Order: sequence, then C-alpha cells, then structure tokens
Amino acid sequence: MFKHAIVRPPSSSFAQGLTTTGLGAPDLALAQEQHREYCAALEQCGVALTILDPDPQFPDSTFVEDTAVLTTRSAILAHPGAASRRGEVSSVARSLTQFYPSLQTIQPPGTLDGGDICQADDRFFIGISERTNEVGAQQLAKLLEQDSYSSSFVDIRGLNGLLHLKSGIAYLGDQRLVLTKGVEDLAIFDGYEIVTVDVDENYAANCVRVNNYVLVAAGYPKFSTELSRLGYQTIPLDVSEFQKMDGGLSCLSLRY
Ligand code: CIR
Repeated sequence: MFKHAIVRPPSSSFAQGLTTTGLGAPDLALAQEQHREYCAALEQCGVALTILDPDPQFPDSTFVEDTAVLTTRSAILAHPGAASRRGEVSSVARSLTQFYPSLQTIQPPGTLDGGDICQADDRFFIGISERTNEVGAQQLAKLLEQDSYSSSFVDIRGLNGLLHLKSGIAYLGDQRLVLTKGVEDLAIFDGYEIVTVDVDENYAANCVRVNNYVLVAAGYPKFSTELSRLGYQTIPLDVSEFQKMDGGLSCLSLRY
C-alpha cells in the first residue's frame, strides 16, 4: 500500500524541457489542469500528497519520479542522466527527510533516472538506457541488496525508442507485468503473467497501480478494457501535455 506521494506541478518553463516526440509545444494551462486531475486521482487512491512548488529553473521538474527510488525500506536519490535535470534532486531530498531517517544516493560517474526502475514486489527491474548507465545500475542494485531486494538489469538501448524502462513496462502486482511489444520477448520476464499492449497503444503501457486502482492514460480503449476484464478498477487520465514532453503517468509522482 502506498500512503504518500510527492508531486510538483509544471512551471512556466515547462515547454522548454527535453523532448523527442515532435508532438508540438505543450499548453501550460492544460498541463496544469491535467496535473490537478492527476493529483485528485492519487487522493482517490488513498495517498496523502506533498505538493512541491513549481520550479521554473528546471523545466522537467514536474517529472519527479526520475529524482529518486523509494521503497518501504529506504530512499535512494538518483543522479539523473540528463545534466539539465540534476538540480531537481535537492528539493525532493529535502522533502523526503520528513519521511526517511536517512537518504542514500547514486554517485557519479553513475547516472540513474527513477523512470528506469520498476519494482515488482521484492525484485527490481533496472533499465540500462540513454539516462541510466551500468555504473548507476550497479550502485542501485548494491544498495537494494542491502535491503534484501534482488535486481535484474534490462538493456533498453535501441529498443523501440523507449526513453525509460517504465515507458515500456509496468508492474500490476499479483506477478502480472504490462509489457509493450518490443520488450515482451525478453527472457528476463519469464515467470510473470504478461499483459501485452498493442503497438498502436504503446503509450498506455506506462500505467500505475496505486493501491486499489490503476491509473491509465485516457484514449487507449483496448488496454483499458483488458485491465477491467482482469478485474482492475481503472482511473483514466488525460496526460496529453505531458506526453508531448516525453512523460507519462508514472513520471508525475514519487509514491511510497
Ligand atoms: C525528460 O526527457 O527527462 C523529460 N522531458 C521526461 C521525463 C519522463 N520521465 C519518465 O518517463 N520517468
């Protein structure tokens, strides 16, 4: 069960963030409205929100997930792969000190983005990507091992153009993984029940199980119907403006 989440609304500089999508500039007012609905959904799931101030110094800072890896056993600060994002970590760290007695951290030359980390109960899938390098992945695995978690590395470089591992996978609980077509054949996922996302709904793979609900991107009917058929209560959310900036549902919060 998640009790808390940290979020940060998009700031006035949001449109200056990193993006590869070519989907055009985001509409800030609409992004702010979508973010409010996202926050309301998290509250509906039963989590208490810490809402950080928007920070125009860091255009991508609404994607708080990338700044840390949080478990019930410890908090590990990331060292984001994009240099323009490294300054986002300190304000999140300040907020985490209220909840964790100590914070650990990924050290350079290691780089790591939280979006590359997928927890499946006591096991972590760690994506090696354009943002998370082997050194960062090894550091994280070592820290998690101290907390009795196991880790598996998933190299997604060149796979389907995924920015982060969680752009292509999500853990629903109950040994059930959501996977996009590009990653479903990786043997590392053997043993899990797989929910495959059709290529034309790829973006929907970045869904988030939060307590008794699954947050899903609105506009992907096949995937949403499949989740309902499996017995999940879904909350569809329009995140079009965040998608334009290469972000999705999971990136917008740190849940713990
Ligand atoms: C970036 O490129 O870093 C941001 N524009 C998007 C980050 C999305 N985060 C995520 O998928 N965890």
